[in-house]
Amino acid sequence: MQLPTQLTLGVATAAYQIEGAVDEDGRGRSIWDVYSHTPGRIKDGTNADLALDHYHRLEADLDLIQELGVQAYRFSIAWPRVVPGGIGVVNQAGIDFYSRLVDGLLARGIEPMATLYHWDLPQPLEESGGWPARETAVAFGEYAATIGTALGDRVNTWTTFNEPWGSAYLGYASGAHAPGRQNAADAFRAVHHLNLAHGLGVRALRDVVRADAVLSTTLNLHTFRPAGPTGEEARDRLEAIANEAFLAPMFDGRLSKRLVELTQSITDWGFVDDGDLAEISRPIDALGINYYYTNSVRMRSPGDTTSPGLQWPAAEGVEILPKQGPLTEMGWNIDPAGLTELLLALHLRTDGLPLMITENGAAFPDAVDGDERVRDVDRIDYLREHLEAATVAIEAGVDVRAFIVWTLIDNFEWSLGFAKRFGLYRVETGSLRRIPKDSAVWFRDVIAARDTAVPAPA
Ligand code: GBH
Repeated sequence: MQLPTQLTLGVATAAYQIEGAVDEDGRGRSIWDVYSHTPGRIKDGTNADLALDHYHRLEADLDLIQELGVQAYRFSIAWPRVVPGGIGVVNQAGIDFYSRLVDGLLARGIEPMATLYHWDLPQPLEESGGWPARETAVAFGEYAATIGTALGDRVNTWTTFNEPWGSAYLGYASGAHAPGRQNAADAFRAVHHLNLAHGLGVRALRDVVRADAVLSTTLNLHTFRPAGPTGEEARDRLEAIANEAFLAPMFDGRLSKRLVELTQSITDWGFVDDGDLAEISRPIDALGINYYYTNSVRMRSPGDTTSPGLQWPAAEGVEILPKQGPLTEMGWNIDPAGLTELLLALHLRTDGLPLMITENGAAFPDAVDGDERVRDVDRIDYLREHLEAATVAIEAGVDVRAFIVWTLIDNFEWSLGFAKRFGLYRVETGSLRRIPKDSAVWFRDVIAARDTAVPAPA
């Protein structure tokens, strides 16, 4: 495989999924600490109190990243470690941890890509209203200024949010994610205040980071494939709810008209203040996307208002069809062509903004052989096909800058606990020893081959 040289190759993680040390060095509680300790919330009954103990194994884990030969490492900063109350007093020990992380990456020649929010809202902010409340967005702006000031001299690539779709619709509509609330009107309030927080975060970062810094956000834009004659109608509705809810304010400085129509009986969007949309549509330098699978959709028969699920408020009457195999362990279909199509469509939607694939990867039930080797051919095939799909888009003229694999290491897969494994490294139960899977070796070889394939000057 010959990969374009413009593509930064890397691996990603998120704070709550790997760090552990939830009660140490002044860290406050997040909505995920509370949620994962609520009986019945996490499928396998686990929590991430210890997780991979990454907080105490930082140097060794940095060595693992370096062994892969990646150019970039995408990590997230735990807001409750840095500002335990969500707003106000800053915890210097929290800043110091991320400062050591950044220095450790730079010393190893790896570019740090920092995400400010990967779902771990400080619990005090949830108690004062959470994402449905405007104050949470204001608090995020202050937190962004704090982190930008502390790390802005060394971190060049910044992402405000990871997948605000999940924070809004899983957090406040279906309740499958923390804080586990179920209220459609709150979910749309959350959408808006997450968007506003992004804008306030960009404003705060711009003031304090380097002039050449790349400011971005990461969306999990959904790709819908119309099935049959009513497919287009279903796609149009779901795109408004899942994608345009974020894209329209950010890139057009307006609410999606279709979304406002669809949500008429739920909300009048009266909480959108004058000036919010200008704040949200501040220019950014790149857009991140996380890509895993696609959805086939159509309308149900007229009069059938069955909902596709609580995480799809305002989509009554739309049907998301069962996924067709082969499937990953998540039950997700494998559709690399969908990645090419999404990149092509986004290139047009964003007027050629640089794009980054900030997550792509797959969970499989990894068999461990007697010799400890994990022969994860499925994962290698998945990643190879998606790298090729990204290359096709680049060759068609899309400005794709990064391909970041989810994830470095098997970790806490949110409400599914530790049961689903996306890692390039396996973790031995008990000792927490890290063991490279065949996919880790494969990825290292791909990167090494790409680096040596650059023709030497004549
Ligand atoms: C991304 O989420 C995340 O950024 C990352 O943290 C995560 O580990 C990775 O992808 C893999 O999932 O079955 O309703 O209980 C993608 C969205 C969120 C989809 C969790 C699966 C399961 C929730 N994922 N969701 S549920």
